[in-house]
Order: sequence, then C-alpha cells, then structure tokens
Amino acid sequence: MKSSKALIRNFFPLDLRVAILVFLLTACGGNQTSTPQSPVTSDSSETTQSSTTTTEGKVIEVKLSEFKIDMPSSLPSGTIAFQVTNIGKVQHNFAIEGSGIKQEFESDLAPGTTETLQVNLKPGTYQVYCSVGNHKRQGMVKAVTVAQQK
Ligand SMILES: [Cu+2]
Repeated sequence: MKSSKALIRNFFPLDLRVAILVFLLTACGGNQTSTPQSPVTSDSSETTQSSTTTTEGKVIEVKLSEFKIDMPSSLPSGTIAFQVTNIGKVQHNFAIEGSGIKQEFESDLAPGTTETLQVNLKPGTYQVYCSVGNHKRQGMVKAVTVAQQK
C-alpha cells in the first residue's frame, strides 16, 4: 500500500496523480446510480417485455377430480400445453395416449396442485385418463379428437 503510493508520487507529476484519482473515483462510482440528465422516453415500458409465459403452444385447461376428467373433447393439432389442476381430494395423474404417443406426468398431482404437460399432437383420436390406481375404470377416462389445422 505505502510502497505503491510512493511509487506513484515518484513517477507521476501531481496533475497526473489527480487525474488518475479522478479517473478511479468516476470509474468505481459511475456505473451504478447516477441517471443521465437526458429526458427518458416514456414509450419503452410497454413494448419490450409484455410476454412472460414460458409455456409454448395452446393452453388447454384440464380439471381432475373423483372420478372424472373435465376438459374439451376436441383439440387443435400442434403443441398443446395441458394445464392440469387436481381439484379432487386424492392424488391423480393425467395421461394421454393414442396415434403413437403416450405421455403422462412423472409424478402424480397432489390435491390442489397444477402442472403443465406439453404434448405435440397430430390429428387423430386419443384417450386421456388417470393412471392412478383404478381411477380409469371408475370414470377418469375420456376420448379426445385432434382435428387437422386448416
Ligand atoms: Cu385419478
């Protein structure tokens, strides 16, 4: 510490030392607070970041309860984000099977929770059901048709 100061004193004239000091001070403090005096344009807030959704595709709401699946029976083709809510009192799952695909949640949904299952659907017929216990036989099953997009 002391030696470097001495070094600066010996090697640089006073003016240059002041200039270095000013430079260091402005370099440290410059980039955090002080906003420039130039007028802030007010149109920037709305346009830039309006969309905060992370899910792709069309969102389809699904409600699971004892013992039924509440959702539309016809869907568009393409990427579908099934937003599945367990409105029942026991754990449920949501599986979709057909036209060469089979997808379900890795873990069952606890009562009151919502999870999103993203599936790419081709036109065809599918079956959605709950894979927990014998819920499917008790009524948690539904036929779903995926129509060709025009
Ligand atoms: Cu179930």
